Amino acid sequence: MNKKEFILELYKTGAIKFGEFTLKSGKKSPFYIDLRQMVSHPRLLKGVSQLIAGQIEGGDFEYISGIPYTALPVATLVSEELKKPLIYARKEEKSYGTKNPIIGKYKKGEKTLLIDDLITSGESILETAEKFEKEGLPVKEVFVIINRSSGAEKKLAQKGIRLQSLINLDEMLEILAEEKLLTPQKIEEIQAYVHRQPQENHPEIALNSLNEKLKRIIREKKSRLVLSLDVDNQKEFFEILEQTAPYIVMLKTHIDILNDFDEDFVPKLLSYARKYNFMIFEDRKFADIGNTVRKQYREGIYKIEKWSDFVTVHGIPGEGILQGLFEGTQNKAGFLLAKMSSRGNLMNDNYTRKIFDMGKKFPQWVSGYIVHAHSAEELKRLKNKIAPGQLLLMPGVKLEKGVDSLGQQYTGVEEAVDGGADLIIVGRGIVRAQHPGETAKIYKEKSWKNE
Ligand code: 5BU
Repeated sequence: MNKKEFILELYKTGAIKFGEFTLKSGKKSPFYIDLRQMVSHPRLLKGVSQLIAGQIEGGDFEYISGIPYTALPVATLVSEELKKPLIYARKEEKSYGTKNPIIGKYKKGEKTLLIDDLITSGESILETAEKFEKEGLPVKEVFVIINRSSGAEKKLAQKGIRLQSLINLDEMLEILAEEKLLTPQKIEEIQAYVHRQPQENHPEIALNSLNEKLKRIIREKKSRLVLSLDVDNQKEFFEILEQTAPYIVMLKTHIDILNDFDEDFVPKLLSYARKYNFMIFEDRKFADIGNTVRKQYREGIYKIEKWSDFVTVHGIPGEGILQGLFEGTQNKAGFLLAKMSSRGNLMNDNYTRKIFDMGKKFPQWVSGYIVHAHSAEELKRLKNKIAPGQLLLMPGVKLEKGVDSLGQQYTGVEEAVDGGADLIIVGRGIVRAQHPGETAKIYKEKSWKNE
């Protein structure tokens, strides 16, 4: 059984329902998930246990435990799959002194992996983890079947617990939508509902101060335009910059394209940035291990870290790349590449979602995401998934839709802005125009529609 089959079978048993439900708290919810009845479906129980056993990363635990009642039978099967003993905490409060709150044979000091069916706020998991800790059994790993919260991960991380999940709410909705079991309207309703739950799904995140600065410049200049000045010589670079600078909020460079980079370039660039009030973004697309990117960022001919406020970062090497780049820096941040604009790129929805999850965990270093979408609707759907405050930057933008000869795909400015792009990245649409200054002004005005 794969994840998709699991979700579809679960749906058939009635464990996932859509409609209007009143929760224990009295709040109304457009969906309801109840995995308790899974015990009556041996195929499902076995299937999910095998999926969990196959997906658990890192075996740094001695015992498996499930939180009663729903997750206990699942954990039992996982324990058998992984050949690790099961222990569990009593659900009821112990009524008299001699009863041990943890059932099963164990040695103090050994780690336990906790399994639960669903995570919403993370509170009940933390409570159970505490029971284990009190008995001298550290809990460092939690695995849930469905993660319907994005805030719980951070809450657990603060207690030194890593959360892994089989599937999150967005993935589940996508699977059901693919099978036409959910309409796009219903998905939007659910996502809107989930994003309205403030502390639960989007905990307060401490953003890098650069986000505030950039947003202030956007308001001041009434522009969402980032110019991508991809030319190979300084003369042309500064000629175009001179004309376009009043209209842009950020300049995006590919410093290694310049043939005549020299020591005068950076001071000159910085003086323009001060004079015309724009930020600087080197689109370096770092993609190596932490140790290497740190050197690439700070050393070499260009010493990017000295002059660029932002850089682009690939999440593919894992979180260490962020640490490698930004640890110990002052007022520097990155944009993670979440969905590229080039045709046939390999960033599928799953990848994009993982990038958003990574960025949410490091708001002090991740100011936003580079996301290309083909329509306003697609962009809106993606924007819904990012934490408020983090920015969405869209490349592959021109006045009109189209494709270049090397597979660059363009979406129109209006669609990008209607879809909620905080910033649009425009290169040749302006740089190759007959009058770059006037053209930048047009893009700027279109980017600030209805505001
Ligand atoms: P264009 O001339 O507007 O096509 O230039 C787009 C710029 O944005 C160019 O510098 C690219 O390297 C950059 N870019 C992009 O086009 N698409 C992407 O997905 C990413 C960056 Br990431």
